[in-house]
Amino acid sequence: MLLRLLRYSVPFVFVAMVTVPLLVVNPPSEPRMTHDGSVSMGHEEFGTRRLTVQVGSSIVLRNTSHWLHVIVPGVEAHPETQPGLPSLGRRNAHISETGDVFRYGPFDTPGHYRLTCSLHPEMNLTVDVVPRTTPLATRTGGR
Ligand SMILES: [Cu+2]
Repeated sequence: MLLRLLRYSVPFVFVAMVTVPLLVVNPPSEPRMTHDGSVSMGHEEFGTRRLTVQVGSSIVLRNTSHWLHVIVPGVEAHPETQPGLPSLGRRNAHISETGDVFRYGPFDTPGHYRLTCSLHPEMNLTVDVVPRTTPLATRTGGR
């Protein structure tokens, strides 16, 4: 009876010993919008889904997750060409590893631009670029 109990419980104990420390080392990251206008990146989402900036401004994308993200213009991991969108770098993609801080811009043309992660379809960010004459106090979304 004891042997039988051990035989069935040992695998569970082993699984618990392995997974509990992993959860402690890699707690789920909480994406959030910070007050300096930057956007964090979690496992499968940006810290905000929408952000408003004035023409001439840049945004800062911070990879606060333990995951690799590949930021491209587009929606739900599907790249799409968007005239007026600043280049994201080589092949118009930004590879973001853990801890990466990416200043992106400036946005010179008013419009609604969409960014996504080619690895995580749930990661979608819309950047609304408004003329400098538009007071940011009236903007929607963002902070
Ligand atoms: Cu990603």
